[in-house]
Amino acid sequence: MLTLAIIKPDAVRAGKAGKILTHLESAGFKIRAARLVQLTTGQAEAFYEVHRERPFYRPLVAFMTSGPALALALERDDAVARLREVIGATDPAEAKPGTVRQLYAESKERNAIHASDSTDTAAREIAFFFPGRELHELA
Ligand code: FUP
Repeated sequence: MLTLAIIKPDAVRAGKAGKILTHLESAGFKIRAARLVQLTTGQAEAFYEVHRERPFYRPLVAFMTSGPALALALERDDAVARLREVIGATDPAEAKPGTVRQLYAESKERNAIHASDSTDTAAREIAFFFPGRELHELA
């Protein structure tokens, strides 16, 4: 099963992308696609459309467009639920010890990583970053 992760601009800027990728690989995820992306405002707005009415929407879009982010299509059994466990709670102060956000996130607003929250969302989000035939098969 596939899911989508984004190593967010705070983590890329701070030089934590490699450590986070190692963490994900150590947790059993295989990289099927990867792309360093500079999101436009329109792309970030569309990606977080579900949050449009929330007070944090504009700051979230500004943050997600503030620098390059690393989009990843990851494969594992039960990938969506397992990745949500591995990244931890939205707010790193509430994330369990050893989770990516507890280890690497700065704050709830700048929380180092995104992960799809359902299989439907994962399919939509993978298509958003990797349209067409960009997914690599594993040998
Ligand atoms: P998550 O699924 O854990 O990424 O969290 P949400 O879908 O609830 O929120 C998406 C992003 O919005 C978070 F990663 C960070 C941002 N956010 C805030 O900035 N403030 C909040 O109170 C909640 C979320």
